[in-house]
Amino acid sequence: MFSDKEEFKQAFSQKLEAELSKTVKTATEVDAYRALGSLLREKIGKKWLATDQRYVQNKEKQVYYFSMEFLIGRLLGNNLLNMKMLGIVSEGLQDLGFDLNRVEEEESDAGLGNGGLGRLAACFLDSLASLGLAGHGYGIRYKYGMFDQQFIDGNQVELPDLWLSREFVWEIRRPEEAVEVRFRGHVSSSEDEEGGLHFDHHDYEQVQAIPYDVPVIGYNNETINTLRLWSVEANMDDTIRKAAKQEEFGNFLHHKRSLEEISEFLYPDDSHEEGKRLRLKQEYFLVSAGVQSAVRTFEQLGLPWTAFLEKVALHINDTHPAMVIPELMRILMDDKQMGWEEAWEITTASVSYTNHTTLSEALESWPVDMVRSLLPRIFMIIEEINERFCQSLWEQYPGEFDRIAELAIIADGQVKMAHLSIVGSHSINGVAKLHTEILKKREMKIFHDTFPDRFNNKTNGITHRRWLMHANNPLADLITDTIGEHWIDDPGRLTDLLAYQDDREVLERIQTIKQQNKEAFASWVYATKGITLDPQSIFDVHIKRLHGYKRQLLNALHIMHLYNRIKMDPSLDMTPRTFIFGAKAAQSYHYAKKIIKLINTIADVVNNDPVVSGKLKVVFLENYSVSLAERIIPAADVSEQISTASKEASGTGNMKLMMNGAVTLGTMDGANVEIHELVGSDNIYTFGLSSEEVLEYYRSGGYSAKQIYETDDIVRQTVDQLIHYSPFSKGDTEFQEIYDSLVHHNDEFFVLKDFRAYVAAQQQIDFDYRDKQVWNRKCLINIAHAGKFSSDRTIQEYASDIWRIGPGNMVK
Ligand code: DL6
Repeated sequence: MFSDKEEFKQAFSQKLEAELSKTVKTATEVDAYRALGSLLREKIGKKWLATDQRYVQNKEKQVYYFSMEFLIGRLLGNNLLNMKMLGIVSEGLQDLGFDLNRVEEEESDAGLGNGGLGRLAACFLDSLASLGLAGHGYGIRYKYGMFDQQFIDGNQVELPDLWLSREFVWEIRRPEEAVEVRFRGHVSSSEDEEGGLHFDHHDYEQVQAIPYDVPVIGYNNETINTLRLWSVEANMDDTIRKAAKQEEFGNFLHHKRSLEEISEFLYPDDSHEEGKRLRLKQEYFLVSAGVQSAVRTFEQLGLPWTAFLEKVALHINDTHPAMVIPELMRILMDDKQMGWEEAWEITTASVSYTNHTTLSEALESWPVDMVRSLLPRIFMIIEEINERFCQSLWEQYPGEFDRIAELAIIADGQVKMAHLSIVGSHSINGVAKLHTEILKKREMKIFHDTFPDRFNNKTNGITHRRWLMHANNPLADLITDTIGEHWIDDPGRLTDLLAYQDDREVLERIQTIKQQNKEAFASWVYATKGITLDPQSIFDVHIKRLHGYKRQLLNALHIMHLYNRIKMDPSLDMTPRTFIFGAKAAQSYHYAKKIIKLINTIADVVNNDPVVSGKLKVVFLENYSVSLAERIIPAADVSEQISTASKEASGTGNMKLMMNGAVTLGTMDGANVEIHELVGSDNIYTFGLSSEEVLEYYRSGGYSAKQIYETDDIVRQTVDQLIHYSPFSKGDTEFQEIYDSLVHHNDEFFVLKDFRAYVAAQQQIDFDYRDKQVWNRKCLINIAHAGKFSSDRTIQEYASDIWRIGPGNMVK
């Protein structure tokens, strides 16, 4: 790319002049970001093209990862890392008077996702490219990403995320690759001479899907894959023609706008279904554009259709893109004149599906009427899939009406997207061992009984390049100094660190790095928020979406309890603690927003009480995002992963924090179970009900929160502070709803049940942290086992077991 920094400096200065008419002296940081972005894009152009050409020439099987969310965050630093140009660029910029870190901040943090599911998709793309595998993302280029969160009077307020108001230097608009997507209209059928049926979709509304391609740069290799983000544009000819026909020129702009809202907003819901027609439109828009584009690429290979399943894998990230199944069927049958059986074989063999949740409210279903009117041809195909499926069930289980009704894709006036995804794909995977077992044995048992071979587990992972090498460069350097650099290409080899678990020097260096990270984070918090943090205190971090099952409330009640203890005994012997929160609540999730208000209230009380100062601090950082996570995670000592067991499908924050040497305080839920398995009980703090116990309580109804409230003085004293006069309630009814959820609505997430065990685990942490050697050893052991959770491992498993891609599958 650049042989040395002088060459870079020269190219950069020329860019500034040629494209922005600026000199190094007059350029601002924004200018530097734009010039650098443009320069790097130019540099990768050839490699990007060559990757595409290589895939075509080798007729390599390509994976298309369909996801409504790609939480990619900022790309500049990560791209420089993967291009191995961080050193040259950062030094070169410094010579010219720019600080790379500040230049990086000029990039919008692309929040095209809500949380775990979207960030996983971004990590997967990084791993695919870094492993040199042919895998691309298909998503939506939302004009407004995840909302900006602000706290006003402790309450969450949502502001639109205007991420595109800053130039997004990475994307390339490719109008020549646009496709048409059709909604509404009518379908008529006609018979040909041989009695075959043909379907004709007419009177439809048509929009153009314009792709914006973003390069996904592999680490230190020759691969640059593509994240293709689709944006809607009204088809002007079509719109004008229709307006003319209906003499509705007055409504022309209104009509155009209504079409273009499809790619306007990311739905800010994590696991709540938002039953909105617009969301259904978004899903079909992505699916139709993506499948058409994948089919077009396949056709360029000039192979027979029988080769499709050997050359194309279509992966659906949860059920949101499930209409990939009927859309591919539609294209194969209506456009390519294939019969049902053949089209079905190709479709099911190419589609695979990941489930990310067992929460019933997150299982998508759409009213039949809505699907039928918005997507008439797709609905017909879904109906046919359903009928054929029910028929086959009938043959397999004659007379078992209940079973068939339970499995049906269309039932009770709803189209069930999980059922469609299972029936129409060859692989269904959960995202952690426990989650997959729960799917198989409970949530999807009936499907597992029917299609046992389709179910498999792929425990999630995170890219160690962004989350360790980029976010925590000093730690990455220490690891390389200690064990060599092979772990970068083979993160499983981080286990080589285990040989140093009793090495004082290495342990002390780990501690020093953590301490420096904490200091850097504390300075940033002070500079941006005016809050002083004590870097000697334990940094106890709870960062994730705000949801009842993730139990930020349990953490909050524990802080209230600690506060009460210190107030009763100001000389209480405890290790000072800083509780750090970051979380957004879905706009419509009232209860979650109340918990935000509660934590902010607790922060206000605690941080302004001189009696507890020096022992306790609480900070809730606004606008949790990928870049904020990158700041917090390297500074964390304790990783709060305290979901109600059985509810968190996997978690990925647990992996990021572990990889940065934080010790998990967690329930035996999601991937915590596998972390525990690897690091052993001495290096993780587990507590609380097991998933079996939770599920058994749900089944039997044998849990009484009220009984705990009535018999446990500490629980009652703390919970009462929510509504009785206390520093937290101030006599107000603000937190009545939270109180009621615990005491009167039987505490759906077992907060009270797990409270004592949580307090005990926290006390143990307080005690263990005092012995630095012991603690540092725990950190090292966690880092050493984190390689298992690199998304490279996860992607290798998807590649070999599900997609069947890799060098072995290349056609010469
Ligand atoms: O698999 C990624 C991520 C898991 O780590 C989380 O445990 C899980 O809650 C999350 N699921 C969702 C829900 N989406 N839907 N549907 O984001 O997926």
